[in-house]
Amino acid sequence: MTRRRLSDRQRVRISAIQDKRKARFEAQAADTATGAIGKPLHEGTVITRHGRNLAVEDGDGRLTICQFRQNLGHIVCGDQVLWQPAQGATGIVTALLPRDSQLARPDFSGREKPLAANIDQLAVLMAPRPTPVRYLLDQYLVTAEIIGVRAVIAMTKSDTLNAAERAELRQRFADYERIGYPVLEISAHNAGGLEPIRAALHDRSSILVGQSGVGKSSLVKALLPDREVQVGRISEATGLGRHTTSSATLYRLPGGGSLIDSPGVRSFRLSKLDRSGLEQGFREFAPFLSQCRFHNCTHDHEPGCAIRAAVAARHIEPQRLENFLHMLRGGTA
Ligand SMILES: Nc1nc2c(ncn2[C@@H]2O[C@H](COP(=O)(O)OP(=O)(O)OP(=O)(O)O)[C@@H](O)[C@H]2O)c(=O)[nH]1
Ligand SMILES: [Mg+2]
Ligand SMILES: [Zn+2]
Repeated sequence: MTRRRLSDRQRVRISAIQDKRKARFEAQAADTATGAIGKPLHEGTVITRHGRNLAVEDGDGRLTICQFRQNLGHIVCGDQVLWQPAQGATGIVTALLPRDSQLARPDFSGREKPLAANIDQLAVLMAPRPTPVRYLLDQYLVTAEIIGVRAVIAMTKSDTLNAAERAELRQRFADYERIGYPVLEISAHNAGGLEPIRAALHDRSSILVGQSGVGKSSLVKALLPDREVQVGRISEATGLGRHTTSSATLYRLPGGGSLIDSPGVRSFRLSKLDRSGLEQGFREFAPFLSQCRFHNCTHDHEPGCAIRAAVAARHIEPQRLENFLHMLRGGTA
């Protein structure tokens, strides 16, 4: 029998399983401390959060409103948790399970604040209006590269454009396709307008991001025949009205996979990254990085810079380098 070496992925999974066991053990120890011994522990997914309340979904799709202990940290949409039944039909979350991934941004004091957890894809939505901002798109793409999730770009509201306008928009973002990001044209308002994105979302845990008004919630609504049912269940469980757009909310896709609708943003502040960290966020830079004359080249003014040479040769889009330099200086928008 041949010995197979563990892949990095397998190693991560094994360590996650060990962390999970540890969390379960600690949760049980905490029970003993609070006298809640004997109450069964359930595992669940956080569907949404309203202040101190979490809507937690069981394996069988049942929702329970749970409170959580402050010391568990900042629990967000998509988190896997352990919880126990409490008074009435509510529950109490006793452990936060380790995350595979998290989307975070720094708060005003510079601390990382998670927005969503356990996603494996960022779907960046852009519309003809509000005017697409390439810088914001690049910030999202850098984030996806850094946290190690797939990214897809969806140009929404294609039904509002004539052929010439569509071609113009496509042309403006064609360089992203060249560097390997799928660019999909979609519409929530016409038949067949969703087909390009269905396959991209199938069986994945995606989060929809983008400026306010690009059509994130409309896409969720169009993709989910039972969205009203899902929204109804959440508002019934939380007792908090039917407008969930103010906080990230996870929905189940009918064919498999999940979709997180998140509130729109005007700008997305990146976590502080050093130069080499930021370089990893620009995937088309990779073949050139080791070829700069100076190993600590900032790709700004140095002689013998391979990145600038690649820009001159049109292997790298000038605006991508511009945005890289702006991010390096800590620019937010
Ligand atoms: N014509 C057209 N209009 C759309 C489409 N998708 C969304 N809209 C419209 O765009 C507006 C904003 O859509 P929303 O889905 O609320 O946008 P959002 O991204 O969820 O916005 P926030 O929740 O504020 O971040 C609404 O008036 C929608 O009807 C589309 O495919 N075609
Ligand atoms: Mg919305
Ligand atoms: Zn350089």
